[in-house]
Amino acid sequence: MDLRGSLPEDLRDVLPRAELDVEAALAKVRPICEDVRHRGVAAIKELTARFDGVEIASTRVPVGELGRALAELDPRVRAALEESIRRARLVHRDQRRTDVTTEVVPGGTVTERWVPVERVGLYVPGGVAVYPSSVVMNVVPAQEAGVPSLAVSSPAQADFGGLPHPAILAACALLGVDEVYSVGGAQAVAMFAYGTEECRPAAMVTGPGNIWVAAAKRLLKGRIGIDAEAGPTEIAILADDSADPVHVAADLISQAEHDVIAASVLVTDSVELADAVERELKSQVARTRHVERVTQALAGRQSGIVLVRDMDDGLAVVDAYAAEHLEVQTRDARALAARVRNAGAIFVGAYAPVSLGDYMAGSNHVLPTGGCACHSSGLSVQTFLRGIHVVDYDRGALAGAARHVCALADAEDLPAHGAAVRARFDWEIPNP
Ligand code: HSO
Ligand code: ZN
Repeated sequence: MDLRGSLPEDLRDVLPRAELDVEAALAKVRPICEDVRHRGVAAIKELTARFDGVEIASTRVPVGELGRALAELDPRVRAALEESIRRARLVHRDQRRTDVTTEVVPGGTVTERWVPVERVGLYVPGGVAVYPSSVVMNVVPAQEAGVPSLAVSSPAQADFGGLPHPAILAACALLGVDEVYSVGGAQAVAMFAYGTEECRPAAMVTGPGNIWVAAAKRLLKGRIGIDAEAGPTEIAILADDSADPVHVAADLISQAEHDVIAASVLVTDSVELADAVERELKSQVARTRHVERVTQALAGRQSGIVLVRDMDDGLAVVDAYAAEHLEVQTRDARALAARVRNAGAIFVGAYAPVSLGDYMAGSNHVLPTGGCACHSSGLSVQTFLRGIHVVDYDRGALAGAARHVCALADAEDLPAHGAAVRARFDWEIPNP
C-alpha cells in the first residue's frame, strides 16, 4: 500500500485488517451454554465426547497428573518456563496498587481500596495452539493481584487419555495451580459462569480461545466478567532504512506463524528497505517450518507493506492501526517509540523482537487485538483488581456538603436524596 501522498482522513478504515464474525457463532453456542447450565457435568461429558472425541470420567484433572506431567517435562522447557515465570513475576509484582486515601475536606475522606477478584477461571486452548507460555501470562498477573481462587480449563485430548495437553498441566504445576479441568470451548466458559457439581462458579473468566470461546464469552458476560475477546495476532513494524531487513522479515514471519489469519504489517519510509524485506521474506518463508500457514498469513489482505512519506506519517499510520505488537526499528527508536499513542505493547530497537515478549521479556503477551489498543490494555495485575471507593464523612463534613447535595437533588427532581441528608440535621438545613 502506497501512502506516500497525503494521508487519507479515514486512515483506520484504509489499513489492512481481518475481521472475525463472532455474532454468527452465537446461535451455535447458546444451546451449549444452556445445556451446561441445566445439566452440568453430564452435559459437559456428552459435549466432550462429541467435540473432542474422548470419553472423560470426570471434568476435574486428578492432582497427581499435574506432578506427573511436570516430572516428564523436557528439562530445557522446564528451565525456560521457570525463567519466564520469574521475569513475569518481577514485572507484574511492580504493578500492584496501594490503597489511596484522599482527604476531600476535614473529616471527609475517600479511599480507593483495591480488592482482587475472588475466583478466576482461566481458559487455555488446546488443538493446534498449545501454549504453556499463555498459562504463565494469565496466571502470573492473577496471582500477583492476590486472586485467592484460580482454576484452569483446557480441552480434553484424545491422545492423552482425555487429559489436557501435558505441557499445560506441567505449566500449572510450576505455577502452583492445582485446580485444573479437562473442558474445552464454549463448555468451559459456561462451566465457569454457572458452575457444575465439580466446579464452583467463578467471578471472571480470562484467556484466549477460538471463535466458540469468544462467542460464549460475549454471550455470558455480565453473568461472568471477561477479559477482552482475543482476535488473530498482529505485528506491525515501524522501520526506516537503518533497520536490518533480515530481522524485519524474521519478525514478520514469527507472528504469521500463529495463524493463517494473523497479520504482519511493515510501515516504512524506505523503498529500499521495503524491497529488501520482500526479498528476505521470500527466502526465509521457503525455509520456515510452517510454510503454508505463514505464506497464507502474509498473502492475506490483513498483511502487507505500507509506504509512507516520512516517520511522522509512519507514526500516524501505526497509531491509526493500533497494533497488538508494535516494533520500532529506526535510528532514534527510543525517542520515536515514546511518541506512539496506540499499541498493545511496544518493542524498541533492534534487540527487542516480539518473540522475546512472547516468552521472556517479563511483559505480558495477552494484548488487545483488532485495533482495541486505542482504548484497552493487555492483561495485567489491574485486570484482576477492583477499586472500591470507601466514603467516610463525619457530621461536620456532611454538614458542609449538605446544601450542595440538596441543590443538585432538587435540580434533578430527586428531593428524597436531599431529604436523606436533611434528616440527619433535624431538618434544619433548608430545602433550597
Ligand atoms: N504472540 C502471541 C502469544 C504467543 N506467542 C504464545 C507464542 N506463544 C500473542 O501475543
Ligand atoms: Zn507469538
